[in-house]
Amino acid sequence: MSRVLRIGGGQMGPTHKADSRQAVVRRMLDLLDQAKAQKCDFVVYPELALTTFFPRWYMTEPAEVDAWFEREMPSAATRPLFEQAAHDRIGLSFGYAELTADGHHFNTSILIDRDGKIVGKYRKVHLPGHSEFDPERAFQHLEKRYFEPGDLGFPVWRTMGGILGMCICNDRRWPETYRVMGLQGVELIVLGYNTPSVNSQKAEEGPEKRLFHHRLMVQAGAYQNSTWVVAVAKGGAEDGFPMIAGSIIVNPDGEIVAEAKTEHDELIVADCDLDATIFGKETIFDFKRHRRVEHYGRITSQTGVILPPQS
Ligand code: ING
Repeated sequence: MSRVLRIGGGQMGPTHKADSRQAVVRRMLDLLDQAKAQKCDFVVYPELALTTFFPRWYMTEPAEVDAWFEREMPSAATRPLFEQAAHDRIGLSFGYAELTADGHHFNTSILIDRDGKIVGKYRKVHLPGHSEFDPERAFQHLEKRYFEPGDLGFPVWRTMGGILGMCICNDRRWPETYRVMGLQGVELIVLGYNTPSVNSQKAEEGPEKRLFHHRLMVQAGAYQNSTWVVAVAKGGAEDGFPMIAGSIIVNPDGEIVAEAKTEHDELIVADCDLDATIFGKETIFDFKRHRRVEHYGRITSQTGVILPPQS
């Protein structure tokens, strides 16, 4: 029985501070309608899909910060999305800022099956940026201020007829992210991202380099773990702050099979045969046969660099 999933990447253009969650959900519903028309089985939306990328703003008042977070999911604003997707028998993933009942703040994404049921949750592990206002930067990136590191690890779930996993934005820069899911047999990784077009500390690193790095790490992660990876942007200029688009669907050979052309709301689509992951998992990346864990100790015992002694 074929295990082909038609995946839609629901790239979103800019969402400004003043935009309501209801207006954003209407855009997500429009992308869902496009996905239904193209007979998609699953739609991937970006990181922090419901709001502007608020970590660019320095805030000191807890109430102002918490206004960007969701206390329940589905929330009133997102319930129409859950209901329409379940009606259309389409699975979803999207990212949002999560405020837990006991007061913890996470950059979160969820996996929703064809019945509209949340089957998986992931909380962003690798938080980039800084926690205090940095006057040296061209703009702020305060994820370490507003979020705690994820406490759920990198789980995978048996759903949609395969083994699916999630990560979020900066996680895609770290090979450990993909490998921990690869060691659980992941066949499809879905992720969203909000990536500034320019390096706030190195002006000459602009969108071309950022897009190069984006493609490089997603293609590498897919190939080195023989898995599909769907990476979906929120892009364009939010209140004047540009972010790259460049949403892509990458096959288990590391090839880009679909890529966004615009920096706006745009659906990209590809048929992802989950059985295409098998050859790589059984040959070049048959982890059981080829990995030598006795030499990998530093990867989990050491956080930073320990330089060799001076000779
Ligand atoms: N954004 C960026 C990302 O990892 C970043 C932050 C950009 C870090 C470029 C390092 C280099 O794509 C988020 N939200 O993680």
